[in-house]
Amino acid sequence: MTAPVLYGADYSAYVRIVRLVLIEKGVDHRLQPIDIFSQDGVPGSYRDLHPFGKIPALDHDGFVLYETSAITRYVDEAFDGPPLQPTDVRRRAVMNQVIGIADSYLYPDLVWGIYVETVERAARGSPVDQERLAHAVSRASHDLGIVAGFVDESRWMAGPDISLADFHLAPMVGYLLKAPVGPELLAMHPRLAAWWHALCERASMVQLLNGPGEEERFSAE
Ligand SMILES: N[C@@H](CCC(=O)N[C@@H](CS)C(=O)NCC(=O)O)C(=O)O
Repeated sequence: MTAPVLYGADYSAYVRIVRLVLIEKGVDHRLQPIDIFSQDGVPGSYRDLHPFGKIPALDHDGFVLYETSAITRYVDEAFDGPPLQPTDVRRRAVMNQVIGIADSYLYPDLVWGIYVETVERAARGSPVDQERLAHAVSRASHDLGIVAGFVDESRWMAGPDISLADFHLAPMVGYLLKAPVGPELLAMHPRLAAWWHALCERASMVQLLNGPGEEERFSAE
């Protein structure tokens, strides 16, 4: 079997989720850059891999998969390395629930509503849409409280062992923390802040946070 190829951009929150999981599993892989925000749009050939034109997509020996949560579950099950999904059926359901919460509620507000709206716009000299920002901050405050509840009883999102849910949330929280309001929002939830600090001690997080993508930015409107 050949090493999987991950298509995407290293600044992408979703690409980072998959990379964290690949690193945690100890899977050698190659990142094939795809610039979704290029002036010409997504390269036509990439749509053969991902008909919706998003990143990431994974090619493992000709088996092509897109949608991040499908990719991370596949990586966890197809490769050796520490298991990243609880065997207990209810903990596993909670893991899937947190992943769904991250995709549906946290990603739009933490990454686009807060990070892009403040940091990216400031970098481009564009005015911040204060109303949009205020709504995103208000929703994020509520939503972070909800995910904080998952770590109240156990160290990680889906129980005593780290799981795909933790890695799914991590890059989103990472982007939030780059925004001026981010640290304050996280500090409102001490258990979540403790979760974040524990996560940041993992080698995969150190490797990713020090990676080249860390300085790159989302550049879409
Ligand atoms: N549902 C997709 C979402 C992936 C996604 O939104 N990726 C972003 C980059 S972080 C993207 O491709 N954005 C480009 C666009 O929305 O046109 C997944 O789970 O993989």
